[in-house]
Amino acid sequence: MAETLSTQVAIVGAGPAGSLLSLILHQAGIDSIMVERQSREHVLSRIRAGVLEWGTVELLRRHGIGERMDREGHVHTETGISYGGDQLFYFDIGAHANSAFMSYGQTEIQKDLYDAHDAAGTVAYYDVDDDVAFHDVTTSRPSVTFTRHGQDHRIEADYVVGCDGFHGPAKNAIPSDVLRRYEKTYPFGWLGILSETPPLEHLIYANSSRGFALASQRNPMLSRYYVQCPLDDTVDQWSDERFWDELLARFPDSVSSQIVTGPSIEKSIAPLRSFVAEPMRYGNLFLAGDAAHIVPPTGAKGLNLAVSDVFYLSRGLIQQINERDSHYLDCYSEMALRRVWAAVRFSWWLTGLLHRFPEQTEIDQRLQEAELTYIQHSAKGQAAISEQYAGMPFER
Ligand code: FAS
Ligand code: PHB
Repeated sequence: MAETLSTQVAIVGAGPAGSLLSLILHQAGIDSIMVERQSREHVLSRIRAGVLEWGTVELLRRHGIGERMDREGHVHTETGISYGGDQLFYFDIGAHANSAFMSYGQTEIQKDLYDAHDAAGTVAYYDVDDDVAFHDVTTSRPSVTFTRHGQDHRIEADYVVGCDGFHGPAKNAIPSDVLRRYEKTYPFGWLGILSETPPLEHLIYANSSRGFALASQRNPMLSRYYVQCPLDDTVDQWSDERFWDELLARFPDSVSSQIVTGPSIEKSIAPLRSFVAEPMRYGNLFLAGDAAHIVPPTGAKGLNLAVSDVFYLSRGLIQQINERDSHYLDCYSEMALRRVWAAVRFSWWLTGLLHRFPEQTEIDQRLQEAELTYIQHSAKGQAAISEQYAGMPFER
């Protein structure tokens, strides 16, 4: 016999999108229940994004989860790009886009979100079986079912939201003749490490004939570095020594001479893809975050898109539930997708500009370097990359 629960909004997935949405709804007096496949500890152990657009920073502050971010995060107004063996320039987001971004790990945001949920006493089911299903999503009483520790559960709600990431079930609850999928995969991955070493002052992306590299950070004694690697590589093939040798070889001497190496405390390989599922609403089912879209991390957009989806969706749900006005809920999918496609395109463009593709020839390398030279010496070119890297404003 299933245990039947009732709430206003049922949310599948308690990653950044699901847990931020649930918290914002709670603050507006709206009940929700989160359903998460993994343990809370597993979600908190994930090492992922590190760059917060200013819109994300302001939203987290507005909802009371920016205090530790402001204390421990690092505000940046410029980002570097190196290329051609000895070229290095910084695009000035402050000057060109009147904006900035914050270095603060997604892992830390997740901790801050879960701490806020604990303080708020919200309801979440972790460790559920991989059998979560959506029902009656086109009716006024959709539901989510799942099993946990041998007990069947049904959550009846007014609205159901898939914040269940790329591999979650939500988008598959939309009929195949309604759902449109757009996908591009890339013929390489990113090998990332964390090391307890002092990072560089700025983030620096490298276009090198040996492949892409990125120097990033988490705090004054925690660095995050990436090198492009073949898609079929495994972490075991990359000793720390091999990683550092390759990373330093992909930056100019002026940069590599500043990099402090050390033992890795985390090492992982992530594939790269561009993916969009449309629409992001079907009846009373909504998609938000990676459940609806994936970007290559080159543009640092994945987490920030999840946050902007939550901004749009929470605004719509609060307006509908508390004011009986459906305006923002009715335009959620179109509005969110405008920002999604802008970020998907920017991430695709920057990935193509900075990575070495398997079939690439010398002219391709020179064409990339010519575009980077243009950006380096053009105020308009720097303004374009700056405003897109900073993140376009949320639509009002
Ligand atoms: P998440 O995938 O974070 O959360 C979805 C949640 O749903 C998970 O907790 C999952 O366990 C749960 N779930 C899935 N299926 C379920 C089911 N059937 N039942 C119940 N729960 C289910 N972005 C950047 O900006 N920069 C980066 O450097 C970067 N690096 C990344 C590295 C990796 C390996 C990955 C996978 C992603 C990376 N991203 C990066 C993107 C990442 O940060 C996402 O954009 C962000 O986590 C999106 O948050 P959510 O939409 O909440 O999805
Ligand atoms: C990170 O710090 O993990 C990071 C920064 C910038 C990116 C991707 C990842 O584009």
